[in-house]
Amino acid sequence: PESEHEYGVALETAKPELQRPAMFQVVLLNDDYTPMEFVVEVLRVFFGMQQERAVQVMLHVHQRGKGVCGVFTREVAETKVNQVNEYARAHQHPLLCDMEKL
Ligand code: TYC
Repeated sequence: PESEHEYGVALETAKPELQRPAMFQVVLLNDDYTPMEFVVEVLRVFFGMQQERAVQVMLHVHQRGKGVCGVFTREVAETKVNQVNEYARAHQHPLLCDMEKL
């Protein structure tokens, strides 16, 4: 800003810049066909989980129908969802990944 006036406007209207970003859970949905080891691979590759944690989360989804892979800002969550769904389709598996606002 060139003038004292413009700085004043910025200071008086700065509240949105102080808001924390909305967070989104990325979830995996169960299905009857995707192999368990493929789901474990997805959790390791796209969500950085170690083998033991990935197996726990996969079994939770298998038994309960849905499970949380991680919590991210909107853009990161959207990217993870798209990467997982494209990877599953590329391997001809029906695995579905989705996101839910917290
Ligand atoms: N239910 C699948 C099976 O029995 C395994 C599975 C787990 C599929 C988690 C999807 O998100 C999923 N092979």
